[in-house]
Amino acid sequence: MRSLRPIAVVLIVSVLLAACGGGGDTYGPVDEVPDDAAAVVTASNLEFDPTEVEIETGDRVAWVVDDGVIPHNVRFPDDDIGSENLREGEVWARRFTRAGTYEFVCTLHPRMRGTVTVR
Ligand SMILES: [Cu+2]
Repeated sequence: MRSLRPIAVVLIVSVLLAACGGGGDTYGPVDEVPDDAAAVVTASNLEFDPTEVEIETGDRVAWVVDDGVIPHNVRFPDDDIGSENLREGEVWARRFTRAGTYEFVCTLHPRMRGTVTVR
């Protein structure tokens, strides 16, 4: 049985790594800007504001649409996650569990771009 141990360890590590795919981050639509949001990005006048966000590992960022009848979304092309199209007043949030640089874009208006730097 002893010889099976390394295999078990490899399996466990694989499962843990798989669970961390996409950063192990939690994300999705929320009813309102979370109280614990470390930063809030507003989509307004066809722009994200701010476009550069700097946070600590484990922090949560919220995106809010405030642009009348114009919908927006927030997508992270590098990890292929993001929101559906959001309308006025809708909020989407992501908690970043790994340090790195995360570019985001509104696919409806590709000039709308920004970066979250997670320290
Ligand atoms: Cu947009």
